[in-house]
Amino acid sequence: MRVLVLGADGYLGWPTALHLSHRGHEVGAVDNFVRRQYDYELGTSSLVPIAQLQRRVKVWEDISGLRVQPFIGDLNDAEFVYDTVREFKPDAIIHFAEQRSAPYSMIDRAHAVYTQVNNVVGNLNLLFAIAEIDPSIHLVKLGTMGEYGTPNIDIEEGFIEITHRGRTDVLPFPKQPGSYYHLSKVHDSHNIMFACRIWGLRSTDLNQGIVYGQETDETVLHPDLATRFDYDGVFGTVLNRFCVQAVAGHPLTVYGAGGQTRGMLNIRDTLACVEIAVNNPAEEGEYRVFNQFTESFSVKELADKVVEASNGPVRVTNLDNPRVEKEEHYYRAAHTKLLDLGLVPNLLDRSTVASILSVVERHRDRIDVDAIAPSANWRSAGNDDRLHSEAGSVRS
Ligand code: NAD
Ligand code: USQ
Repeated sequence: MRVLVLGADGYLGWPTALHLSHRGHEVGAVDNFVRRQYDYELGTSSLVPIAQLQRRVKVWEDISGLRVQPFIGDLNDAEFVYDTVREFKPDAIIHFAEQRSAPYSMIDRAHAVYTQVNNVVGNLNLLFAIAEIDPSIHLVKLGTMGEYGTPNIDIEEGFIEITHRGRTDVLPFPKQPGSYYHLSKVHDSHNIMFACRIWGLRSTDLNQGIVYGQETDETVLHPDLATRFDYDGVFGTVLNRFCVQAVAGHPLTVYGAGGQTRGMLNIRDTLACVEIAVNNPAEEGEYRVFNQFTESFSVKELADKVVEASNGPVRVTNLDNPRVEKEEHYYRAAHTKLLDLGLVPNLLDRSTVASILSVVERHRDRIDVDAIAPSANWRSAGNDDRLHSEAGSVRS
């Protein structure tokens, strides 16, 4: 199949591009490198050094004899999107290319507006390009489990059967997202569902949980094939952050009570799930939702796992929660559709945590302890003066 990976320079996009290339697909790799720009803006960098996309592509070709075709450009540039889809002629498009940090979207007005414009407009440009150029292209879109929030009922996979005043229908599951970033994914989901309904597009919305890990079968083949590893207070995700904190001798930063429970998955399972979605396309006009995670854990449980897997003593601290979120709540979410299609999960055991800790150990000299503290606070609307100073690179 011809598969266009959008966001192919990112944490998940790059290993996915390699994996699909390895599996015999013709892969195109789209990115505008804005993730690297956020690092310049925030003064942070990936724990594991990452090569430039052109170098990555060359090393992969040298090692495997397989060519990944790069396309450098911004999804907010409609002409670029149309030209790329016309030139590459994909059977499937995997869309990872969005601003994905909840804290980044909550810094202030400029960052919230940037996140929603970047994500919603990029996705809309893509929907129009698919509809006008080739409506048979299967759009595999990365959404998030955070679209649902944490309701006091079981979470279904995208839709729920509701009986109301004697009448019954199957309707989109209610959305209660917890940040302007998570909200952007809700807007995307509505736009995609609408496009499937009016133009007959086919799409799979992958409501993914929090990903952990850094190594995949392909990225370990050469240091210049490595993917990024974020641990800072804005882009780092919880388990990867805790592993860096443990190695750095920093107390594990549990926000609030730590009962926040989330669906999680190994980065290797991200690749497997996306491949399953590509190999089993949605029908014409079908908008389907898969909940893409393998297990749920509370933040407290994750901290305990890192403490257990660490060699030396590790302290855990409960910080004042910078976010507005429930800290103790019911959580049970369905996630059977990918399993039914053949997913065999890599579950989170002590050896998985130990393997992440060993990646961190290898790069411990690159840890910047000052980058660990959370910097965005949900309760503050921010200060737009920043627009003209530190956040000068944000377009809005
Ligand atoms: P990432 O930031 O590492 O990668 C995203 C890539 O997209 C970056 O390389 C960035 O430069 C590119 N990009 C962003 N906007 C673009 C635009 N307008 N045009 C072209 N390229 C653009 O993020 P990631 O962790 O790899 O996440 C990928 C996707 O998966 C995101 O959509 C994210 O919301 C989703 N997701 C991630 C996680 C996770 O734990 N990392 C969990 C659930 C869902
Ligand atoms: N948390 C801590 N301590 C930390 C970091 C986080 O207690 O040091 C807590 C947060 O308060 C939150 C939970 O851990 O309750 C998860 O936070 P996170 O930063 O790991 O994940 P989140 O902000 O939800 O975002 C990440 C990705 C995003 C993706 C989402 C999937 O950055 O792109 O969409 O996970 S989900 O959570 O299912 O929505």
